[in-house]
Amino acid sequence: MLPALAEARERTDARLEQWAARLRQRAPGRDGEALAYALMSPGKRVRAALVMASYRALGGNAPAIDAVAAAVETVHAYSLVHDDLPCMDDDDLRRGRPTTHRAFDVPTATRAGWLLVPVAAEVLAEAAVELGLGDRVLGAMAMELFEAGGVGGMVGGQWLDLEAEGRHLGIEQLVGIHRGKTGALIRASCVLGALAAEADPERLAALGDFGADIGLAFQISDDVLDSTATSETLGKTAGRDHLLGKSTYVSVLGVERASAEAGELAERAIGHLIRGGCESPALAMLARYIVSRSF
Ligand code: GRG
Repeated sequence: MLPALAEARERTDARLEQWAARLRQRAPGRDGEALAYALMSPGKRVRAALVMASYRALGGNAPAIDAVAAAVETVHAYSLVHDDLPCMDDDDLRRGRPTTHRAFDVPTATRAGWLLVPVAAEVLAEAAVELGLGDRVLGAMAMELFEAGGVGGMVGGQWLDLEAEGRHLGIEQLVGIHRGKTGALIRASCVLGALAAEADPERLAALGDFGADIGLAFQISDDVLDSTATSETLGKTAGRDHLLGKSTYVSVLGVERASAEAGELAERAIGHLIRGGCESPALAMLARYIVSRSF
């Protein structure tokens, strides 16, 4: 495993465990258990690693950046709980375990998903305090995270994705959906790291461009893996896109051209960093990992 991912996993998981313990106290019983289940499920922590590597690429060195990473992973955790619900992708398996609505029930999982949104805001606010960041920076980070999670980003992309089931889409339409559904939060991970390091506008823009390209590349690789890997390797149901009648990069271009497109996007992303004066071996490794991963 990449050192950046191993570190992000260890540190972010510790943060999320602390939050899970708090939430169990605040919401004793089934809801608290479902919140903890969703928050502590074992993800790859790619978004967390991107927050931390972007922060360091711009000169940040405070360990508490892992709290910002936990805020992004909390938004991601909520999105997975809702994505798996019967009214969305209707899946039974996530991260190698039963989805939250399978482990509990649909109303409990729906509530747990919603409840994680304000929790993410709290995690972010607490991170800003720990990092000694001022209100202006916290405001900018909150805008980035929640705009990326909203109608112009993740929710909007998911909405279009659901509406497109059973329809044949072209690459331009897929780019729009992928950039929103998956790319926006990945881009925000990079921008949040840069904002926490109080980056200047030019380097902030470079991180944003880097994040946007790897965000699209991530979803293209996800399309490829959905059609080439097994459910056991992925920890989620493989072949789901085909079953749901979704247009994907693979259904439009085939596996080879889709993989090549993802690889080119990763290299283009690294180019943004070089041109923006924030070259980073850790970010370059993460970009290449995103398009070569096996799950
Ligand atoms: C109300 C329409 C509406 C939407 C609610 C559910 C939702 C918001 C958005 C769905 C966003 C989503 C789940 C996009 C897929 C992103 C994706 C590729 C997830 C898998 O990411 P990995 O591979 O997963 O990083 P791990 O498990 O490693 O964290």
